[in-house]
Amino acid sequence: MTDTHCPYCALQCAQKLGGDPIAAEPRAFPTNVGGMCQKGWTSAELLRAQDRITTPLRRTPTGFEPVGWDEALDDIAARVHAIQETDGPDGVAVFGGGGLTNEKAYQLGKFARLALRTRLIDYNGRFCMSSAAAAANRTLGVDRGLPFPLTDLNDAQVVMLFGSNLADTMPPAVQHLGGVRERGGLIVVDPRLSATAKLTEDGAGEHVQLVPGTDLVFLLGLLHIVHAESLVDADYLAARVDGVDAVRRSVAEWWPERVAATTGVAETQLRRIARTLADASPHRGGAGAFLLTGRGSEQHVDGTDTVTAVINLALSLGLVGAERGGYGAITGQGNGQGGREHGQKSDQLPGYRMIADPAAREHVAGVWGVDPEVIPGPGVPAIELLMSLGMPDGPRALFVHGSNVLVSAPDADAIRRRIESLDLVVVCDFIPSETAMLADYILPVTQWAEEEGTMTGLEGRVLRRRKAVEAPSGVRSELEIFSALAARLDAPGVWATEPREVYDELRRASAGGRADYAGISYDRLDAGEALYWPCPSEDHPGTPRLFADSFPTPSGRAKMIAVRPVGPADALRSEAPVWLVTGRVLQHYQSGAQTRRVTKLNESMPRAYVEIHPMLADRIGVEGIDDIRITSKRGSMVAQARISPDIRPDTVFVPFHFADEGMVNAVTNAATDPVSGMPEFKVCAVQIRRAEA
Ligand SMILES: Nc1nc2c(c(=O)[nH]1)N[C@H]1C(S)=C(S)[C@@H](COP(=O)(O)OP(=O)(O)OC[C@H]3O[C@@H](n4cnc5c(=O)[nH]c(N)nc54)[C@H](O)[C@@H]3O)O[C@H]1N2
Ligand SMILES: Nc1nc2c(c(=O)[nH]1)N[C@H]1C(S)=C(S)[C@@H](COP(=O)(O)OP(=O)(O)OC[C@H]3O[C@@H](n4cnc5c(=O)[nH]c(N)nc54)[C@H](O)[C@@H]3O)O[C@H]1N2
Ligand code: SF4
Ligand SMILES: [Mo]
Repeated sequence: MTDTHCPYCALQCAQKLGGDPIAAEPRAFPTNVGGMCQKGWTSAELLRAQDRITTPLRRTPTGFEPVGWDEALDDIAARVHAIQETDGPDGVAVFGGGGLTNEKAYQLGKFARLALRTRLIDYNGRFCMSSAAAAANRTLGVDRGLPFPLTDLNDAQVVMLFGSNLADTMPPAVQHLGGVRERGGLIVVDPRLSATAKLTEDGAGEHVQLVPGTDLVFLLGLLHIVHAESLVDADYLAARVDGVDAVRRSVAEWWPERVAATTGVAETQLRRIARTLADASPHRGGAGAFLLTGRGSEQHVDGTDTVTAVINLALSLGLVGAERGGYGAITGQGNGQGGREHGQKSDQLPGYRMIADPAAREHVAGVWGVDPEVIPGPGVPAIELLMSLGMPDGPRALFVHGSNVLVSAPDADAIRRRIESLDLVVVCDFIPSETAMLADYILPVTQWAEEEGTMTGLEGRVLRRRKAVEAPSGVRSELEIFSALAARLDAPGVWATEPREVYDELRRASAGGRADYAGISYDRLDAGEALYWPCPSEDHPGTPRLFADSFPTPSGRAKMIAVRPVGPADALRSEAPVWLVTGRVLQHYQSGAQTRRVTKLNESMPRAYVEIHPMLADRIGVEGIDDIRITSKRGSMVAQARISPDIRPDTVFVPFHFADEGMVNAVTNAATDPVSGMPEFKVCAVQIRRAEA
């Protein structure tokens, strides 16, 4: 049996993998406390996927044909070369993924900048973590999803979840809410009585069932009350925080009656929660409160400002850096944290350095053995990049590594048309995802248990992913593909193919950066050390908790920023009178490319559904398991009704894990947050009706 971690989400449950046929079972580890969800238990089936690709495939007018590796790589390099001859380096773009190991994410960023020489690289983390990241960076000076170990939640008096459905999206993590539920302190903000909101029942806490897209107004209401009623930690604010007066003034106009009218949250509940939070705060003798955001509050056009308001609230109560308490974003993808630190993001270089910063460029250029001038400048965020594909001044070629963007990007039909208009699409994957099926070349890669690497879990702790099985013959690791293409493209620098060598280079590139991995070696990880970044040297113990004494800002102080709600980009109107919110179910992961291929998961949920309130179902004449058609300005989809009193009567919910007619992203809005570039997946205005049989 090999000790490794689950291939899916950021909880990175520890598992043992082995046997014949190969199977996974959980092992003891702090984040999963010996548990795994259904996806983890069935994960080994992916290694035996029936339609696993084991040879490069080239598109022909009649379908895909197998080709040899050398022929495929030679032709790809020649076509890149031809496109760049006429269009320049930015004729080629790259789209990465937060599921890639640190080694692959790092090498992909380097490959884009040095081998393709393009500035146009971005990744699916833009859909996932970018608003929380932007808010934490601008207020606290650093973005580490949870700046404390998950186990800290156990002892708190209050844990408040803004749009996180942890019970479905990271089920073993619910164990860390045991203590707070016993104390009646779990507060869940969600337009649905989600599985997580149900954990507040029987005196364990409370559910705030607000109108979708109104979290920011709700937060301004809480801030109004804590400031108006002098519940803030004045000593902490004076000692550690700038910008307090501007925030205090800005929340004065958000009095409870006004907030209640917009959010649908009763004034009494608003006041009660403000006081519960204040009473849990250390300055009032409380046992601590954690305010955590998930995608429900972040995936909005004002997501960065919403998270900023959560941080303003946590700072107002003196929670950030307290022994028990703080703000955190619950990172989503397996390597969502590491994936956003090492250079897949359009404006970043490894170690969370900024690509426009001359000192950062010089440091990384030194590690790469190139002149800083060679490194291109910042590119553009994911949606702007995807929407520019094939346009008159846009790129004509795209490389995709670790995303099924055709199913997971908003306004998916528009993005399909952009991808179809390209001259060259290269997709690296191990199965024929919907996106791979659009490619000119599919390059088959090794997956999780077939390769070594590291992942950085939701707490900023670096983990070893270990090889447990041999890959089928014919597939290659992405590190080998980068190296082979770099040689054909005459790229400067060294292109190691061993994960350990690439990782050691990453450590040097990250040294001195915000996310400093210099001291985190494979040897220390293999010896079982729990190492959280920053960890600047091999004798440094790592940093499980940030902010105890100061903030990594130029002044050492946190910065509150006054924010204003702008509301959803789509407005309700007579032809689109219902809110659509989207999200996840327990059985499926993301675009479903992987979990729709696992028998048990697919059998237990083969199709998309529409969660709809009985009153709304009645209004449109839907009964039982009728199909519902959902239509927006962008497009339309069909799924089966699931009538339930757990959702607001003005809102329907659809999971996004399905393709074809069940693909909800045909309907969602590609409007983005102006600060982070994150799209508004969580809310748009739709029309619903019974679908004709
Ligand atoms: N089973 C499963 N687990 C996963 C994943 C998966 O695909 N499947 N993906 C992983 C990844 S990448 C991520 S990012 C995480 C995401 O994990 P979560 O953030 O927990 O997941 P979501 O279901 O996207 O959204 C959470 C909740 O937000 C609510 N919501 C919708 N609109 C609003 C709103 O306006 N305000 C508020 N407050 N809530 C709202 C939804 O009803 C939903 O219950 O999960 C990770 N874990
Ligand atoms: N409507 C709606 N849409 C959403 C969201 C939502 O809440 N609502 N959430 C958004 C969020 S938070 C996220 S994170 C995105 C995720 O959505 P996607 O970016 O589509 O993520 P996955 O479905 O995980 O796609 C990963 C693909 O990469 C492949 N893969 C896995 N590992 C590797 C590897 O190591 N190398 C390579 N080359 N390929 C690999 C898998 O087989 C799969 O085809 O979806 C976003 N889309
Ligand atoms: S919670 Fe996440 S990491 Fe754990 S078993 Fe499930 S999918 Fe895997
Ligand atoms: Mo995500």
